[in-house]
Amino acid sequence: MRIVVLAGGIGGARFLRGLKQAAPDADITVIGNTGDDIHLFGLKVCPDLDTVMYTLGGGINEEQGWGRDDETFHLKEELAAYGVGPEWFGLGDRDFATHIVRTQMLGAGYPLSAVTEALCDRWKPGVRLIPMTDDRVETHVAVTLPDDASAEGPGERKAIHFQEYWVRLRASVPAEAVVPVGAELAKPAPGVLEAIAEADVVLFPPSNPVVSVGTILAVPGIREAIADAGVPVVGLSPIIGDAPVRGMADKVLAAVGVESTAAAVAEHYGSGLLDGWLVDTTDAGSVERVEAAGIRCRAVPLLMTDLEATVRMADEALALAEEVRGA
Ligand code: FO1
Repeated sequence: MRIVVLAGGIGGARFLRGLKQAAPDADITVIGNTGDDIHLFGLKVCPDLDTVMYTLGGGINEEQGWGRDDETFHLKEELAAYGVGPEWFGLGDRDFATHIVRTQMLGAGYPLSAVTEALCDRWKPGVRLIPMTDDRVETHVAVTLPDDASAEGPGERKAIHFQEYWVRLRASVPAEAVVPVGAELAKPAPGVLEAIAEADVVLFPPSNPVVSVGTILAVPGIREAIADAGVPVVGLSPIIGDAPVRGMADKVLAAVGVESTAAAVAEHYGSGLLDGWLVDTTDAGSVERVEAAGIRCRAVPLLMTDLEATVRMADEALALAEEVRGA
């Protein structure tokens, strides 16, 4: 079976760990979000690609869900001693090596897809990991920063990098707009459209529907390829009981006018894209609403509390895909 998964960071990576165990013989292609990518200290950092690579390759910091295990921060401390920041983004020494290798290869002319393949030669994630695009796409968030005590007049409205919104500001101010800058001109990376065309099933893990899955779908050609593939497309809700399972998805959902409910996220993707949707048992009451939108829906436990629970979620997603196929 050939499975294509559109993945963001932590939620996508953890779901993939369960999927690999649920479908050990499947050929899994992961299309990774690169809208979270950021240039820091002259280096290209790809948080979502790295989170998938480290999680599946056994190098992730399990507690925080991103970055390397057994990490130290000497380089960051030395940079800070020179007054070189940003200090709010935690890059560790081991992680830095990945960004140095990546930046070196990009500088030598390799596209990000080839660089990612080379990095995966070391980590052996057991899936084929492809960035959504080799072109530069950067998610920016429009915010109005509150007045500081000394300033006069209304707060300053500006667009900031997604990581600044997410990590520095912890999504503490409303996101007024979320823009994947450069997406409209980006081309899917080599292998992306081919993998979708050859897939038996496409899965949307419980990743952020706006800044993870939404950004991947914003690359021209990807949404259309999935809608036209003629295979079951099944998603798992990242919202349980009207709140994101982790992260701050509600903040960016508000920016695109979508309420933070499992049903609203399904409707946001729409029946033109989505064939099946899993909601948590807590949200069993919303099954009818999702089905009324033309999307087959089941309520099952959706908390990735441990690997076994995650494997069961992946099993349910594949079962729903079979149900859709047989319908
Ligand atoms: N998330 C944080 O909350 N704080 C950090 O300092 C931080 C650093 C970081 C470094 C490398 C990396 O690959 C990921 C990192 N993340 C950090 C996670 C990341 O910002 C986001 O969770 C994802 O981009 C959202 O998918």
